Parts: sequence; C-alpha cells; structure tokens
Amino acid sequence: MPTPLYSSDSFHRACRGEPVRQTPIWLMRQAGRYMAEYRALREHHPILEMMKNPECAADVTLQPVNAFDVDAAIIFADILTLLEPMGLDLEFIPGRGPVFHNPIQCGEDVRRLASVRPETDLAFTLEAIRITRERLDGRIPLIGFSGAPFTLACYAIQGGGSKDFDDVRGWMYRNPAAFTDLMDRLTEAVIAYLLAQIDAGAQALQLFDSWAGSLSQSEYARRAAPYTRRIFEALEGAVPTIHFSANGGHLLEQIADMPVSVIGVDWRPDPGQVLNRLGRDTVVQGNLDPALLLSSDEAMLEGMKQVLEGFSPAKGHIFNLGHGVIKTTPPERVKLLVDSVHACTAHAPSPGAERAES
Ligand code: 1CP
Repeated sequence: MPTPLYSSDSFHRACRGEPVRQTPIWLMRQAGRYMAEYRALREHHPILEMMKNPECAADVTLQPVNAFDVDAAIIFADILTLLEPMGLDLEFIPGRGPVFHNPIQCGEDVRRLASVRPETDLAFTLEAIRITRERLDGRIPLIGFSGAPFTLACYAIQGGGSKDFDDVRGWMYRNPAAFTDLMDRLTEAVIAYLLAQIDAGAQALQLFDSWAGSLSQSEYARRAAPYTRRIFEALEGAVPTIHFSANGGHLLEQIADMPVSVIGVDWRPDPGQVLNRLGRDTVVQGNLDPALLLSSDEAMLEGMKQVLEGFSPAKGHIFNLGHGVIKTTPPERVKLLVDSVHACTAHAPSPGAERAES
C-alpha cells in the first residue's frame, strides 16, 4: 500500500495555490544523459530495457533527487511505451531516436489497435512507481505522466520524431474519421494508464502535449482539446494535474479553460503576458529557457530572476524549465539553479507561509 499523500510539501501547496516557504522547483527530463550516473547505466542497458526494469527505472528516477535538492521526482518512463500494448512496434534506434516499425496508415490500422490494460501491459512502470514511493519515503512527491492523445497520435502516425509533424496534420485532414477514432482510443488508454498510476502511488500527474502547438487555435479546439479535457475531467479531484505543451503559447487560454491544476508554460511567452492573459488566479509551471543553462552562471541567474519576478503575482508558481534539460547541460548549473531558486524565494515568503508549513 502506498503511504498517504504528503499534502504539506511545497510542490503540492503550490499546485493548490497555497502559500509556500520557498518556490518549489523540478525540471522536465531531470533524469537523463547530462548526468554521469545516467550515462554509466545507459552504457550497459538500452533505454527501453531501463524503463522496463522497475528497479532500474526507480534508480534513474532517484538520480537527480539525490544529486539536487529538487522538490518533486518524476517517474522514469516514456510517453511512447503506452503505444506498444496497443500494437505499435517501438524501437529506440541509437542516434536516431524512437521509431515505430508499423505506423498507422489508414482507418483499418486504427480499428486494429488493442485496448490497454495498464496493470498487465504497463506493469513495469506501475511497479517502478511503487518502488520509488517506498524509497522516497515521503521526502518529496512523485509525479506520474502520460503523453496527451494528440502528441501520441503524432508519433503513431509519423512512426517517429519529426521537426514539425506536417505530414501528420496532412493525414489528419485527409482522414478525419480515422483521426477521431484514433483520438478516442488514445484518450481511453491515457485515462486508464493515469488512473493506474494514481493507484500505484503517483501523487501528481503531468500530461505532455509536446506537439499540440503545431495546431492552429481552431484546429486545436476541434481536434485535440475535447480529448485532453476528457482526461482532466476523469482525473478531477484525485491528484493535482499539470498540462505542458511546447510552442503552445497561442493555446494557453483554451488549456486554462480545462479542469487542470497547473498550466505549464514553455520558454517563449513572457511570464507577465501569460498572467495578463490568464489572470493572476492561475497556478503556472515554468518557464526558463533550457539553453540558459548552457550559458554563464550570471546569465542563467538573471533569467531565473526574470521568471521568478514575472510569475510572482500568480496564485502559485512551480519553477521549471520551458522544456526538458538539454543533453549538454553541466550538472553544476542544475545544482546552482535549484539552490538559487530556493535561496531567492526563501527571503520573501508569502504571508502565512511559515505558519502554514510548520
Ligand atoms: O538515453 C536516452 O536515449 C535519453 C533520451 C530519453 C529519455 C531520458 C528518451 C527518448 N526518453 C526519456 C525519458 C523521458 N521521456 C521522461 C523521463 C522523466 C524525466 O526525467 O523527465 C519523460 C517525461 C519523457 C517524455 C517524452 N518522451 C516526451 C514528452 C516531453 C518532451 O520532451 O516534449 C516525448 C516527446 C518523448 C519521446 C521521446 N523519447 C525519447 C526521445 C529522444 C524522444 C523524442 C523523439 C522525437 O520527437 O524526436
């Protein structure tokens, strides 16, 4: 049995828009190749094998937790593993990235997709969540995640990565009924997967819609938002939820209109403008440009201050990068960033924070 939620931690308090002693911070892709500990494990194991071995996945999840004073862990898994039990044959090819050998090409391919039973099909990630919760022993909360239906559909149709997924949008316009069928099936799979992650002990959930930004506002409203909304409705009241999309600045109002706890913002929009558009009664996550960690300490810290100041009027702020940690990031920079966010915000607690957290 997982231990109960630790609802007084700063991450959860910020998710709920409650005062915090210092701004919580975690980083998307905080586990990965920029860490020597990760590279040492990766030398001996292909990435899918690492994700499918729950002990190993728990080890990797805890690497950044042990190295940096982050306020949340995120389970080591990948958005693409959900597509495997549906019938898509996934391989991570070194130097090329993920590839599906049998991408979706027609409506018949969609109709052939299997439904997912997470407890058996994705038992490895659920077990990794249980092990990680035990090892964390309540120190910080554990975030589970899934890809959102549109981003999953992008990979399922494209059969791998793409710089813009133009061909996927072309397919979507040519095959509207098959695309709707695919989105329906993916939505059911994502809901089942995320509910199973909660059962296993995930204390918050992030939905990655990395490619939603490739859709226009009206196409997003029509072809993606209803499915994402259905997912947040299914999770409402269970654990805090976070939405993230890269390059999705034009979609922020639509996303904020969903029953989601936290709006993730990539590094492109200015924090002040985000709050002008969404209102201060919003909980935001983000949004330092990850490339600033490849810059100087001074430039990174200047960027950090702008993000902290820009989002300070918000009801809640979880500090994060505007996308994942870049592979060439020096780990010392991550440490400096985490410590500096804590140090800079510890001096200006919101009213009532000390009382609330003691
Ligand atoms: O060793 C390696 O090959 C490193 C690359 C790697 C890692 C560390 C991949 C391949 N996946 C992961 C783990 C992963 N993926 C996490 C772990 C938790 C964390 O520390 O944050 C998460 C949250 C993901 C999510 C993910 N996978 C996304 C959404 C987030 C984003 O970056 O936009 C996407 C799009 C993927 C697909 C994927 N997996 C891996 C790669 C290289 C890619 C991108 C493929 C492409 O579009 O070209």
